[in-house]
Amino acid sequence: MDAWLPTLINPIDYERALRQLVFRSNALAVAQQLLGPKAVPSFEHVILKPARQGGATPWHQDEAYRADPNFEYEQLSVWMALSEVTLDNGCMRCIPGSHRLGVLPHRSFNNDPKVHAIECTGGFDAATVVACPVSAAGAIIHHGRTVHYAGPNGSDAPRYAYILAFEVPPKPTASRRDFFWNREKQTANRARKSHWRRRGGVVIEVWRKFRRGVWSRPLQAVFEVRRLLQTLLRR
Ligand SMILES: O=C(O)CCC(=O)C(=O)O
Repeated sequence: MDAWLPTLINPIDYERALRQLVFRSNALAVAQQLLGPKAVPSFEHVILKPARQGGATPWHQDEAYRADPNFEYEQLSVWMALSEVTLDNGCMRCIPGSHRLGVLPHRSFNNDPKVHAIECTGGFDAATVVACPVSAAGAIIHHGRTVHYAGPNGSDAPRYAYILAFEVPPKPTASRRDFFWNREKQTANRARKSHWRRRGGVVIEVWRKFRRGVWSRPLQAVFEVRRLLQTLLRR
């Protein structure tokens, strides 16, 4: 089967020129205005929805993907269209005000723990959706708890988006939440990554985080070390 929603994770690790993008410095400036001066880059990805077969991205909140429920997260994403994005080729759709709802219950997409995607199972009113078509190089910004969805690509051209995520370094929380939907995941990607890390990939990962400046930010560094240890100890 052809790829349905191919995604490149952290492209900055593979192409130096991406470090100099004006998009990156502008997006960081906006993130620091919205989240405060402590906001730092956390993650980035490029998503392709292939022409005629790119699937819908299910309703979800980005924070629901966070693997460690012992932390408090404050994050946002700057989602930039690399080509015109319309109602027909998979624009983002958001639920206004949903960032105030807390993290809602999710499950694996179609109840299949072998896929990476998760879907929100309720707690929001889909009738209040606002579609966000944008022209190429236009961007939309959503909070980590904004419930959102992106439609399938029914057009004859591919749809591309480049997303930069920012966060205030996560702090331990007294009120542990249970993101149980992440515990059941058995994706091929997770298995490959875990195998790669154990065979020395962890050194490359530490180096990539160094290049991204993670180790010079103490709170983020503590969080990342804990995360790396957890993934290494996970069977
Ligand atoms: O572009 C898409 O299809 C979905 C992107 C998304 O869910 C996100 O950036 O959080």
